[in-house]
Amino acid sequence: MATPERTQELLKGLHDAVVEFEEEKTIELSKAAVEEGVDAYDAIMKGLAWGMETVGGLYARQEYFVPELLLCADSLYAGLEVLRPHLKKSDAAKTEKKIILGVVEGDIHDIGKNLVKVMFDAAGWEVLDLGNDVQIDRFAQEQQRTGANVVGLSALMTTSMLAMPRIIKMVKSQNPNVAVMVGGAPITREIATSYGADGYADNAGEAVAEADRILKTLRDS
Ligand code: B1M
Repeated sequence: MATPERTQELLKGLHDAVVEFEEEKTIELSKAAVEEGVDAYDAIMKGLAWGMETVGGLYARQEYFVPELLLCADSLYAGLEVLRPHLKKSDAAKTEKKIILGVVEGDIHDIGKNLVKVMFDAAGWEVLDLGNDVQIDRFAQEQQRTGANVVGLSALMTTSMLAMPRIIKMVKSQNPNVAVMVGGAPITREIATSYGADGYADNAGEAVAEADRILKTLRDS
């Protein structure tokens, strides 16, 4: 079992390996984290995802450009492959909880959505992933086809997020008993509420708890 110091060292190592797009090192450190008993959830959120946050800052300051971003994302995914099977699995019956996830039309940023997906998978939800740049009317169509009880929308741009209220309206007018939650860097709880969403989460870790909360509210109402 890794000591707290060693755990911090591994998390920082994962962060740095993503930032420096060292794919092999990310894999190596992810394996070390698993072998040394570091919680896979922490390794993903406090290591890999933290690294990608730093990368966002480097891009904003024009120290990194698109090619670097893509290489950093490759490193993150390489680590995720190693860590994902080690997330603590919930025994929740899959059929009871079904979520449709997708990045809205015009937006191809899907790293955050993919992390959200991993967390729902691990929590025992059945996840229907529509991918990125998803046409506005597909969310309502897929909800009707699958009977999912939650629809989750992700957007990373101030332009693409404007599609969210229309999607929420479509889903809700078709079936008022479906909960819709939103997330993504430019979204806040206030924006989510103004869009008519039932829920919002700031990060992948909080997304599952928020979906459970809104599902319960829906069932109790
Ligand atoms: Co672009 N990009 N990008 N980009 N990119 C941003 C978003 C930007 C803010 C960068 C900047 O200018 N500072 C900016 C948007 C500006 C705006 O808002 N208008 C931007 C731009 C402009 C663009 C292009 C237009 C650039 C160009 O071509 N000139 C282009 C757009 C393409 C398009 O979508 N049509 C573009 C392209 C790309 C890449 C392809 C190179 C790459 C994406 C690769 C991929 O995703 N497959 C990329 C990246 C990597 C970024 C930044 C640097 C990082 C995004 C990321 O992966 N973050 C980003 C800057 C930033 O966000 N600071 C930027 C890490 C990830 C783990 O966090 O996605 O926030 P995040 O997800 C979190 C939470 O938000 C939350 O949980 C996640 C995990 O904790 N969450 C949810 C997300 N969805 C959720 C859903 C939920 C709940 C929680 O419930 C359903």
